[in-house]
Amino acid sequence: MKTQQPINRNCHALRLSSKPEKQLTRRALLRCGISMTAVFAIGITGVSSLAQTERVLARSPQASKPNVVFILMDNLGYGEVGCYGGGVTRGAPTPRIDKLATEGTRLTNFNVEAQCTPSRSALMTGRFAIRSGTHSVPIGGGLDGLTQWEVTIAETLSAAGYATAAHGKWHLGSDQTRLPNAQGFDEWYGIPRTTDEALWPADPAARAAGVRFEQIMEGRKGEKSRDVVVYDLEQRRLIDAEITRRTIDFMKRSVTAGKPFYAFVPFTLVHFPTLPNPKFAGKTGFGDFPDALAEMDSNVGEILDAIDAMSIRENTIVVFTSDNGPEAIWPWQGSSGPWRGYYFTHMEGSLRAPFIIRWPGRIPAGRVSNEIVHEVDTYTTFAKIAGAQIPQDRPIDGMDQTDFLLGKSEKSSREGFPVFVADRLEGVKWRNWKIVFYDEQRDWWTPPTKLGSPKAFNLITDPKEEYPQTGLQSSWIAGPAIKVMVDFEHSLKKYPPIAPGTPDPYTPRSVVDDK
Ligand SMILES: [Ca+2]
Repeated sequence: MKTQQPINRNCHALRLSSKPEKQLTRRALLRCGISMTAVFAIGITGVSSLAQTERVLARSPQASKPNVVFILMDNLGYGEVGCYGGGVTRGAPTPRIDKLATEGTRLTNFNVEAQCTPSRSALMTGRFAIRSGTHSVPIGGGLDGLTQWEVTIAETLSAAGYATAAHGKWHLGSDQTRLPNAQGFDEWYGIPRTTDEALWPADPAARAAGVRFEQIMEGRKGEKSRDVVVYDLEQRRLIDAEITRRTIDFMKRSVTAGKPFYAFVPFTLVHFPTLPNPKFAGKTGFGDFPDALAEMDSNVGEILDAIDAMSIRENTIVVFTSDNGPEAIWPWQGSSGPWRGYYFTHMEGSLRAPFIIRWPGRIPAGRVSNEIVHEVDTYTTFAKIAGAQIPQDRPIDGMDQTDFLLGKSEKSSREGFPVFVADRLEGVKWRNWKIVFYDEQRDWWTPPTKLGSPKAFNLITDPKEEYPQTGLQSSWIAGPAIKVMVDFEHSLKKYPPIAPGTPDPYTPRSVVDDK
């Protein structure tokens, strides 16, 4: 047994002491990852206050790597959370998430891919999913998900010394060789695919047909994942509470082990069937969906409370976001707030997700920004913050947003991005404009129709994308927007995309000469 105090616990002792000078032994500081240079900077002779000490501890380049808790809701529309105009208007206040927003920075133009699988692929790899064979939700079986060749954020941060875990929905490969514990995570628990399959066990015809129902699974790196229980409607109600419990347990174990951690928390709410935990059923009086929103807020609050209880708040980055736009299916349809459209479309309601990020003392509190950020940027930014190596042998679409998020720059590193829905390039976003090559149908079920000529929308003056700019005065937008598209298509030509269903081992063809 090691007798040494765990690092984080020791830092906690430092913070709580009423006489910090006496507690600042060299050994204690070294356990906190602080060099003696930093000790002199602190002013150990008693000049500095405890507050100053904490600031230096937090800002020292030698300070330990920050933990990352990445909370990803499933199909949570832009307009559901209180601080995004939802909350009570959707039948359920969200005080914990709203408070998190006041403690951190809130983005109003954070963009995601249009479906579950491509969105998660983009988060994991920092690459637009069109590159990775994951541009669409896999339907009907077959080899799905990411090839082993892709380098996930879990692999990237593991190489930088992080403990990593995924608790929740994966949807990036249901084969043993493609589950989270085979893609860089030290451990995982959850469902390999998606929550609508929880409806199947209730269908006698599915049982009679011998359908293999989706399992809740768990696994550790280097081992095969095992089935825990069939994911049915009962388990659907229970799983997010278990995700919360296991996430907190993982964080505690990581803190005890003195390792920085990356906790990926892809909750299953509010994907249909949107059914709350029994503890929340009937809580709001407005039905299952608002009850599920109340559960979501409570689960997030439990994780935040655990962070505080472990005294790791200052050194833990918390993200709250969603993988894509709202559900379109009654009675579980969601709200896209001021935007129009549901997921699986190129509309702003599909692309813009809530995004809150807290890192006390580092990321400005209470800041709200409408700068364009894309979810691929989170890969690059967290790799940078963790001091991890980003692969150099492939295009990484994520841009480093560290300076923007830390408040050193008012501007995002990104001005735009290509908008793919499945394998269709349906549009381009650039600054406050969007150019689209397809017309979206108000009926969510009908595929979009290709336009003879693109339409441009000013997203500031026309948030619901109802009035295309037909005047020649705005035609200049085509220049910069088309450049975003041309640059990306050039990259796809140079680095041909991986086809969906590509088996392992995948080896990229040699780079196509772009001369
Ligand atoms: Ca989703």
